[in-house]
Amino acid sequence: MKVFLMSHVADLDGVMPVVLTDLAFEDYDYELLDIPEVDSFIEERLASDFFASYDQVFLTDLGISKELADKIENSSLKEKFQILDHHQGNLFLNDYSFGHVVVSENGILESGTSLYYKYLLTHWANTLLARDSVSYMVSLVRLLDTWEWKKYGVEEALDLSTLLVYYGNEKFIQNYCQFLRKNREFYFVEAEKVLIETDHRKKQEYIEKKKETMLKKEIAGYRLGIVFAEQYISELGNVLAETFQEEIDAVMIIRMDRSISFRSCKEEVDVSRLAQLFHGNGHVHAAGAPLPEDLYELVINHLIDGMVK
Ligand SMILES: [Mn+2]
Repeated sequence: MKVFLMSHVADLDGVMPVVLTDLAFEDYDYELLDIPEVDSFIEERLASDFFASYDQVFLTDLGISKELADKIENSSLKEKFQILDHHQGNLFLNDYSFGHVVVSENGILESGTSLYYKYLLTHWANTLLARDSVSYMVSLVRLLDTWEWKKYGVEEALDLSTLLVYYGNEKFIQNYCQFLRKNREFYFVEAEKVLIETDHRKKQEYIEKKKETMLKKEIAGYRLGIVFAEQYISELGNVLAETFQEEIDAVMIIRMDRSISFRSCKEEVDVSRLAQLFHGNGHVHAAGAPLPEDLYELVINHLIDGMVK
């Protein structure tokens, strides 16, 4: 039995399926992918017969295009392929024999990891997978990915994602493959606790400092609070929106190395419209826009012109 797993590279919910695969199967390979590369990654391997050497192929926390799904439906990959995902936009994949996309079940929001875990327990159960430490860790990943940790106040879920940032994907996987084999109960070791505490303090300080530097500007009738930030973007956005809800309608976070993020402070404020003004897009309460490619040069030139006489 040889398994190939493809999962989402970007977060805990994408990385955890690798750990579960390690606990479930002896012989496996995996690849962590970003959303835009999934289709081409699979297409290339379909063409080269790459999947022939595997008995089972999984895709977790990710979807594929309808075109590719049709192609797979008419290929030999179909028999050993299984998608386990929870994104609304991928529900159409349930029309295929290999698609299993569930956003929520019995009022509980699913994640890629929780769906894959259930699948493994149904088809490939073993004593290791059934351990409390494993099911608890899966529940933390689900709580984090669905943001339900906030509702239930389970800080441990956020702490686990902080550890992923520090370990990096490969180390995190290695570490938890060992930890879950050794431990029947889930816990953070002393060094991890120190790391989590330090990060927590750094984050508080960072957010406090950003609060002080926030600039208020009106753009297209919106009162905006604007900051530059490179870290803790989503939490910073939430804190600013909450703290300044009387004074501003939305938060604009400029991440110089990447893009602009918009957060709405109120129900009725649609930041996707705001993002469009900056050639971006998104949802009603969270949206984003790209930065000009020559921004660094513009800023540097502006500094030099304005200061160097
Ligand atoms: Mn997910």
